[in-house]
Amino acid sequence: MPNDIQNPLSILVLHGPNLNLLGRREPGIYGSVTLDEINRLLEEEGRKRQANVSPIQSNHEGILVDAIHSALGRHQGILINAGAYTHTSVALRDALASVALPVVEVHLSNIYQREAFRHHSFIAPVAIGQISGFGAESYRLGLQALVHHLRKSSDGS
Ligand code: CA2
Repeated sequence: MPNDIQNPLSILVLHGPNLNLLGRREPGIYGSVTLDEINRLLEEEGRKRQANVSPIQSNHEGILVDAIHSALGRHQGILINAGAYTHTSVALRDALASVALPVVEVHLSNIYQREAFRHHSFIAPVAIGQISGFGAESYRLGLQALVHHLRKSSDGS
């Protein structure tokens, strides 16, 4: 079967509410790495794997929904840390389901070691997988998993 996946791949990276504060507040929970540093890490990882990353951070649910809709025809996959919307947003889940692109959900902290309200994710059922608890490395691992999935599903095997 011909390889119909684009090269380089294009991956939409979505960062949800408050993640713009990374490295500036609560380093005890979320570490000292800033969002810019995470985006640079992803860019570097993407370069190694022939994948361009397009990061967007928003504190607004509707902006994230619009970004998901606009991924159709532009990106082949979505890497998302929906922040607190992970645990509340049916709208984000519906948007992800509607575009039907492969999604990998990531979290800096291990959400299952934290408060019970963080144990449920509305994103998880529409994601191909979830990585949680490795700090900034969760993003790198998530990107690797997403690229691997996209290449595997296009190689005809
Ligand atoms: O562990 C994660 O990545 C989370 O998605 C982070 C969210 C939290 O609501 C989720 O349960 C788990 C919170 C992001 C807030 O980020 C901040 C960064 C610095 C200072 C304050 C908040």
